[in-house]
Amino acid sequence: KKICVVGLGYIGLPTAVMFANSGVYVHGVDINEKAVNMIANKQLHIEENGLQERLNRAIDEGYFTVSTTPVEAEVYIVAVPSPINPDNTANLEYIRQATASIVPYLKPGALVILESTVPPKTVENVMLPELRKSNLTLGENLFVAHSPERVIPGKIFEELVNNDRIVGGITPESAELTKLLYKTFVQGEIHLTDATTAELVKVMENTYRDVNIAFANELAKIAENIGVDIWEAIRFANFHPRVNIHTPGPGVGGHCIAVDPWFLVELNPENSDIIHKARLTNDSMPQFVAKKANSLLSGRTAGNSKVAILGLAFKGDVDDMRESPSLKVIDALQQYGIEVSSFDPHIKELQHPTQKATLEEAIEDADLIILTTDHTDFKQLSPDMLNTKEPKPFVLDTKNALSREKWEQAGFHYYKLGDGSP
Ligand code: SAJ
Repeated sequence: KKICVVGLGYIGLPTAVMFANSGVYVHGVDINEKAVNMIANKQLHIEENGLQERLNRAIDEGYFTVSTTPVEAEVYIVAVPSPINPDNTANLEYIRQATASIVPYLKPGALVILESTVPPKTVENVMLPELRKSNLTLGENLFVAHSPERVIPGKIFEELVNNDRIVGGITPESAELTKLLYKTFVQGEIHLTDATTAELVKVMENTYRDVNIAFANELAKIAENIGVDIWEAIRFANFHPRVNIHTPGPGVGGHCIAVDPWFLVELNPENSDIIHKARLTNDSMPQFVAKKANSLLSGRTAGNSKVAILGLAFKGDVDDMRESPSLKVIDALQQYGIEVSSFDPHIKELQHPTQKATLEEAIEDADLIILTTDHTDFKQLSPDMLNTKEPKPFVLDTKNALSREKWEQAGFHYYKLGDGSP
């Protein structure tokens, strides 16, 4: 059996390599020639724990090849982006194009699986019309299913194996065939349903998280107003057996949680009040952080102030800046006329105008240090070793990631988002 994986990004590449490591021949396809060349030479264009070793093994053992165009295979897995347009509507062009690109290669009995997260009905309305252009008959000798990925960046290989999967087929046989395939490495349960239900389930999961985070962010704003530390308050509330409030922060980033709720809003705006409001609440957080930073600074510097941002990635210990709240915090600070420098140990090449190559450079004349991403490297910093201005800069921790005690002992004024200061 041979699988052709279309799209070699954060989901496609780990999935391809996982199958290859399980002894299945895999051919990976990406329209990004640079990425394809890198992968062919065992170089990574994305960061993920365990990926390098697995890629090396997949290539060395002869189970993994790559190119910019599809090849004939029994199974096609589509894992291309499904972003939103600037007006928050879904952009399904990559899905449509990827589907169209495999049509010339389809043979009787082929199975086509969509892994990308999509608005409900995308399989039906976007993929099936393309697949009908083949000589095959849907459900008879061409099988199609949605098997949405549910893995969390940073722990992809662990979750690929252990998480349950939801598989929705356009026919029961499509779902069964897909289950059989993923059984190759999945140890979690594989639950079968129809394609549209699977699409909705996946979008619901990420929307649940977005709404819960928005709730936490709203509470942080309230706590700030009444001088209560929200982190402490949430910790106490979560001792209740039926309460699980998520954590506040500078906003919600990444290509999933900040995007998928819009699919539901677009699909049915009249019934998506909470979902829509939650999105807006989370999107308001960078501005909220900048406002707090500005008021902290106004008590400290008269004229030009400088802020150092710790973390450009959208969350801790990943190298991904997509939809990152840090970038929006930087924009909002610059709107206040504040000078910003930034540092991120996981973003290797300089990709942002404010970015410095070292932490030392980023913080050297800062009046305020804002932690926006909870990288382990930042949690482990020794504040007494840092070379900063005197008097020492203020610290604003938006993720409750740093130890107040350690930073105060080193002479810093330590503040948290939602701690009721100043
Ligand atoms: N965040 C908060 N507070 C929280 C949790 C997260 O502010 O309590 C922020 C993070 O800092 C980050 C953003 O939300 O900016 C998203 O991070 P995340 O870790 O919640 O999620 P992702 O985007 O890395 O992965 C999610 C996961 N979905 C769920 O947990 C329901 C993952 O399982 C999905 O596979 C993935 O989306 C996806 O690809 O859809």
